[in-house]
Amino acid sequence: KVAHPRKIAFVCNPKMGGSGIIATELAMALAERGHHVWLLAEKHPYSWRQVSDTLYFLKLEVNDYPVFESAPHTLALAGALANLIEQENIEIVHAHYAVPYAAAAVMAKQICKQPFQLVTTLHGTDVVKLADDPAMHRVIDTVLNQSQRVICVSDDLAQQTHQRFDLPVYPEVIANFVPPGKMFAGSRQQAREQLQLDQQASYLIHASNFRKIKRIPDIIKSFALVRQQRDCQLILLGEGPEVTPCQDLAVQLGMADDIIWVGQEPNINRWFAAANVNLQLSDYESFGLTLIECMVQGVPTVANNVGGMPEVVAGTGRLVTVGDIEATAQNVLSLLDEQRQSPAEMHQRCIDKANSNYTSEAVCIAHEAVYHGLLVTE
Ligand code: GMT
Repeated sequence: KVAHPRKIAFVCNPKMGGSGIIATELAMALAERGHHVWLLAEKHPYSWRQVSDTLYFLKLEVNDYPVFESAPHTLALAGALANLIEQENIEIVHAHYAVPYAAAAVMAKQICKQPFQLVTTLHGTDVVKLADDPAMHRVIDTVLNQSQRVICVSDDLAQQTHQRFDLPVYPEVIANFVPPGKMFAGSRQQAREQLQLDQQASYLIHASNFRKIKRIPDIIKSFALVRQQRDCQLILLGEGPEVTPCQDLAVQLGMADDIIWVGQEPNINRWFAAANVNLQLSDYESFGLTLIECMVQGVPTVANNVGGMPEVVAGTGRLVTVGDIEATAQNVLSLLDEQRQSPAEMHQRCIDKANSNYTSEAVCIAHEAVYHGLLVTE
């Protein structure tokens, strides 16, 4: 247990998605270390587990009056946060995403009768997508300047934030992580046995929320090229608007029988453990959580050379230019060859990097240093 237990309120997107997963896992890990952590959201996040009696969930009620076009979620969050801070003497509010979560916390500062420190973690799209809208840029700029600390999940995102906003302090970088409890503990062979997959075949894998930004057609087209040369299958995990068009594309390319559409799957790490190569061909990723979820299971990634992915993939996979289907297929094939020639080498390199760079303990210690710095100096 930590020497200085803190009282921290987390606000985040509770729906399925990297930022909500990271915020929830961090809240749980900090509570397990002895901090008192509240998570305020409209529903229990997908990955929520009651891991400690110092972890509390507070349901956000949003009154949906029929006179409004849409329910005033941000205002409700600001008011509920102000109440929570006063009732529980919260010292730190940790918001994940500038908009709307940190914006609600800034408003809570106006409402609340007692001070608190605001820590804002940026997860990418707030800076590189939303900030292109001049109105949103004003809001995000204000929110970042009113946050006592800004954290980015990669060096690239910190640079992008620095370029787009005039911040008093350069953002701190704290990477995504994989908590030990989420890993699949067995071997690739055991994972395949459980999932009734072929022990001899090669499996490519991709997991996401199937939005356009993920460029799923590029994954299917690259797979079709690899499939011409190798007995392999593509495992697709997740749901989203691109599923149906991509199923049509798979049929057009004659790949329908070689793709396993898993859909939403709580035990995702078992699938990662069963795979040979992960594909992440997004237009942009601030980090790419699945890269380390695969890495920790010993699985390398072929990723686009964009955003934070080069930092994460370095030494544990290959980088390609956005849209370069042939290069993607070539790199997958060469990784499969490498695995065949020396099965343990890349596998171990991935596990070693994940264990030295992306552990929950390191991430908790980094956050504790941020919180402690704020509470002892200000
Ligand atoms: O893009 C997603 O799949 C979801 C998105 C989110 O808002 O949850 O993920 C963002 O945050 C993750 C956690 O920090 C990062 O690993 C993802 O790279 C990031 N997505 C983008 O930057 C597009």
